[in-house]
Amino acid sequence: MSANMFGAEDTVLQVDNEEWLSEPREVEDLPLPHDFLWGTATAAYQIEGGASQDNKGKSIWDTFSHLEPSRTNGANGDVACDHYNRVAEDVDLMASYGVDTYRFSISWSRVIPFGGRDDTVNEDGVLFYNKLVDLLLSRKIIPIVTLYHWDAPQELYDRYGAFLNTSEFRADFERFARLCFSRFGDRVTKWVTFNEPYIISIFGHHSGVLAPGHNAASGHDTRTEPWRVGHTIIVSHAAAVHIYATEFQPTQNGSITIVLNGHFYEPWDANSIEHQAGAQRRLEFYIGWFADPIFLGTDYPAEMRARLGSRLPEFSPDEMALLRNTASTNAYYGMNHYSTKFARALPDPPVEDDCTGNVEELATNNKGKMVGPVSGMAWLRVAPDGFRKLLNWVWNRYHLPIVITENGCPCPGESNMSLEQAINDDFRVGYFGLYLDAISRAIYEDGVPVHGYCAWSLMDNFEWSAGYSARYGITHVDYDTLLRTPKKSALYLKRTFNERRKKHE
Ligand code: GBH
Repeated sequence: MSANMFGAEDTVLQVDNEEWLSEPREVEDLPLPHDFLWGTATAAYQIEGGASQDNKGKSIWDTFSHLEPSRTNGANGDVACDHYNRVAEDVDLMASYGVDTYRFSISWSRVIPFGGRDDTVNEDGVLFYNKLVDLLLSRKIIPIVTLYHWDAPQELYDRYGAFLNTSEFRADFERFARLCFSRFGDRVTKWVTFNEPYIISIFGHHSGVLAPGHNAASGHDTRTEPWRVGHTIIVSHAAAVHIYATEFQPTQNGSITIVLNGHFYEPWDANSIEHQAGAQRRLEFYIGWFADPIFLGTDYPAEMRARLGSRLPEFSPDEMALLRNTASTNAYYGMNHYSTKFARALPDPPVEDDCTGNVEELATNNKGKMVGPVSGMAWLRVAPDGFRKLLNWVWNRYHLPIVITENGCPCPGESNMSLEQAINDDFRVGYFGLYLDAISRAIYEDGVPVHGYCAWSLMDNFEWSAGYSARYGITHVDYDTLLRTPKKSALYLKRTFNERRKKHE
């Protein structure tokens, strides 16, 4: 993986001189089902601000974004988009875009400041999410609520290492989940437990690019930590699903699942069996790691067992029974997807803390072709054909309907643009258009059931280690005045969903 993993945008790349894997397509505005849901997505720490308002407790992102020297491009989420104080305005904005749904996350330490199962509930925090949910429902916007989008209560790391202690974390997460189901579940019927367990495990506990920033340089055992963290997430997810299914679903009639991210991987050499196998193995190490136990109720992929040996935790008989019991309760596959890469199998043996299946990820293949035009982030290239292939890969392996819970991009150079330039986001309009065409092809040509789509993101926000330098919003945010201005892409999404869905009535 490159050093630029989650970093600021790369302005050096020369888009004009590149040759792409396949010729860029024109947007065709292909049809979508009449009942296809669309909306926007955000995460608590990225937009809320109000970092210490109304007794909110500290999360690992409050800690991480205040480290010196900065690991977040000099920025923090103390104020962010100030959504905590502008929630009514933001719901109005969404309503003006005509969204059907809004995916947001709950800040655990806002509702339980210390996070633990015996710790006090902060009623002010509960009130904030009650207000948000009620505002959404008054505008007929369906909330999709993520319990965990990366902001663990700091106290849980201090007490027992959070994800590194499976039984303690599970018990605390069960209580947090139960609190949310019981306080919001009369109105919230679409739940997501965790956002992107791969990123929590690898970026949080291997490269250390994201909070809590564990890596080998800071003295952590990167041979084992990520797999322990992943194990904890899988088991805690299943435990929350079990609680929902037995205690809440019978009266609340909602659904629950998890959101997994992942690139699609093309073999670096399309004609080599070795690199074809490398691409498949990379997908299994990225996605199968979580999706096999969670959606199939089986062990980790065989390739992972074979290669990781004792580094990979075993599921106890009780954990295995829990996974088998809850697998079919997951309502759909929640997919965050942005881009495609080339996978190149490396000669064995792998480095001792390898987490990829001994595969190198590249933007160029053996013929020197790029996977697609580059966006405002060096890792994010426009590759709608890879998206369509990933939809097929997931459907063929898991046979679950798919909801795209995040998709989007920053435009090249956007972080240095004036407001006027930034709202003319034709690059993003093109990206959305092509990716929606890919969904249409997957549905009508390949028979993959895709049921909904959330654009990342409702508005420009705190982009983790890149701070405010990467803008993914369909709404521009001026970080001095906090003024929101719709970009062209917001109006495009409103129009294209109306048109695409009409085409199929
Ligand atoms: C999502 O994560 C998050 O859910 C969201 O909070 C975030 O704002 C959004 O995407 C945009 O980044 O390995 O060098 O190729 C996406 C996580 C970030 C994972 C970039 C892969 C690629 C770096 N992805 N990362 S590299």
